[in-house]
Amino acid sequence: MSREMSLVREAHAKYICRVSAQSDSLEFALSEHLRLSGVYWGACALDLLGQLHTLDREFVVNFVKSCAQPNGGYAGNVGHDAHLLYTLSAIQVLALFDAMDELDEDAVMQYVQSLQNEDGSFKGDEWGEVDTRFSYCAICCSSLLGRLDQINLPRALAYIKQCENFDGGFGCEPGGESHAGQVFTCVGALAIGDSLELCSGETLSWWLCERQTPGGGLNGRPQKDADVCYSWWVLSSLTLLRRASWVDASALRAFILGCQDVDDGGISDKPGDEPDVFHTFFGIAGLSLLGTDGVPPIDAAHALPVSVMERLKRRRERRAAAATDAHTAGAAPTAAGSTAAVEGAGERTGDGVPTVSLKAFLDDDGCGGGGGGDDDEVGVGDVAKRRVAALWDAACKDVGFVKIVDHGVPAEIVRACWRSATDFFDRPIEEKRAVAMSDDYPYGYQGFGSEHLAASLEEEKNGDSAAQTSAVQTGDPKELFNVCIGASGDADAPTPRWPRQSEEMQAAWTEYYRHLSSLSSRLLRVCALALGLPETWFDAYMTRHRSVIRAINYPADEQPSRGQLRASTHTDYGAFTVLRLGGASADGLQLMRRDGSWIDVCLSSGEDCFVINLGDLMARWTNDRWVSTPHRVVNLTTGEERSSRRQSIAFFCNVNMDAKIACIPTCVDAQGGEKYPPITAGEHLLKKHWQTMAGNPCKSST
Ligand code: 3PZ
Ligand code: ZN
Repeated sequence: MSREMSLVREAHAKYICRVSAQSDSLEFALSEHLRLSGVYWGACALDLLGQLHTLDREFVVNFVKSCAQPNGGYAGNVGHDAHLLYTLSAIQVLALFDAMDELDEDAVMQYVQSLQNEDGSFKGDEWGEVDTRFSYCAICCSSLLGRLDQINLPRALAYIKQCENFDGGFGCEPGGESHAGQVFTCVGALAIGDSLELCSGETLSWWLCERQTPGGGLNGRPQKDADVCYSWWVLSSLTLLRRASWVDASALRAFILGCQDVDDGGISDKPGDEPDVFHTFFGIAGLSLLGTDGVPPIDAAHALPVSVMERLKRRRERRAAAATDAHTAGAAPTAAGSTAAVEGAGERTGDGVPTVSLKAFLDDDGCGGGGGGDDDEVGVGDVAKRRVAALWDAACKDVGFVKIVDHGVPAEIVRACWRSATDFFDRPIEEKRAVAMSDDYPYGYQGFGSEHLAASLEEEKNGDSAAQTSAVQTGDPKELFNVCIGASGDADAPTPRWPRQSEEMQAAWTEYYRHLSSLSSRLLRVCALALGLPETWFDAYMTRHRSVIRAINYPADEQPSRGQLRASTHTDYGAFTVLRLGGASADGLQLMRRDGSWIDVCLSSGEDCFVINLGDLMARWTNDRWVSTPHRVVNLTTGEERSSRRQSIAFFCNVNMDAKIACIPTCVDAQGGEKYPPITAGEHLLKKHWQTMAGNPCKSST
């Protein structure tokens, strides 16, 4: 492979830092009027290269603040006038640096609102030029602040619709010629407004893919030369229209890489030209959309890294939760939402658990994606799947926890299982004991404190800190019911033991088990792509799986002490756990970060999501590329009030017991090292089980 055919990451990072520092250069002088946008292009490119920290955060944030104007907008540079273009850049830069608190959101929104015309269009500034670019800026600003409701969005979208042309493209005003830059602003705005159906996706996608020239690059309109920045304008639009596969991805990649200055860094508009920060950013952003060269995914509508968008979303969720603080104890399995922290139980941190949509993996046989080498066309689903996989890999390396939405499990199925679990725990204790776990049946009912008594006593003797000791003295205050049903059609599956007269429960739990088994297979396909394996790599490991449903009941506590553990610190054993939290039980689950501090897992109120955490088996299988994170459940109720009853339902995904768990080929480290010898999944589980029984307080059984 020639040198030009790979992304020279270090050179580009150095180039951007050099240009930002050289305030006496020609380049710097030329971009004086749009300095704030220049900062955004440079910072966003550096973030995609994993090098944002090389910029001086304080200096940049102060510069942004110095561009703020009394009318609420931002100017392109100090002493200039506010404009929507730079107001968007300001928000984007602050988002990149996690400095959104520096923004006067009300003032910005007032400024944005003030520029909307009667017909829905937007002026760029108080002087009044109208352009669909400004509609995009206004809509994108409002979206990043979570305040789309504060502009007249329907009118704004209707105006954009008026700028549509017969070729499917868009112009800057009604009747204006189609141009790829304009198309992006219109498609981006429609996407943010969740109204893509307003454009003719098919016709427009034809127009867009015809922008590809014989040299592989993309142009802005017919008869024009290819230019690196159109890699972004065209491909982001096609990505939003779900037709990214209509361009020849490897030819486009080669064009972008051919515009690099491999010696001094930077990317130019076309091969041989002088690089600039603008084309350096849009070139790297284009590679991000292609999913190549290790560039992390970018949000095609907001032009910010997906990781930054996730952080913004968590920030909004935290604020919404703080505002409503919806404590709906013991109710529906979807509602939850407190961010309260336990005093003395660790530093207060936000929820660092990413949310991932599985939409791209629904209704799929797994044949569409995954296998692709460089020459492969990037399939429609492929790009979306690779994004999910990239997010997944990052989350599994970093936190070991992920929230999933668009998971494909119908809400009625969850509700029915949830209700019958509550009914089960409400039965008399004799009926529950009749299905108790025993030596010959490793599932069934487990009563209060049965798991960690030995460990608790040990800790009491050692005289730990007051909070810890009181927490463990009583053992885990919870009861459990476990069932293993096995894969459909597996004749060797264990026969579940049910309580008497529980036909409804059996039906509901079996349905839930089936749905969670398919969900687990879907998740293993995400895992496969995330690990660089063929998408169906794990399928063979699930043919006779021994996954377990466990319902957990934390009864109401008469005299709860704040910080008391409802479930002591442990890691899960198996491949991963799919957890359904409900009532107010989400605001007690905490995960331990690498530095030993605790993070509250937060669910936004009413969101239909599952929380996934990896187990020890997956950590071992991946040679510790992925982490199995210690977690616990604490009581958050204060003072003398009665703490409410809480329930959750875990699905422990356990692969075939005879599956050989040897280091996954793509996880062997650089020196060819494998940390663990092969073991069967069954042996692994058994080993973990005995460790628990021997009183290791950090492990719980599945
Ligand atoms: C460039 N601007 O009007 S500009 C821009 N262009 O301020 C910034 N592709 O001459 C840089 N061409 C380089 N650093 C170019 C931003 C333009 C786009 C020009 C361009 C890009 C081919 C000729 C408009 C967002 C914001 C602004 C634009 C597009 C998108 C120029 C010419 C124009 C401009 C700046 C420098 C070097 C950089
Ligand atoms: Zn260009």
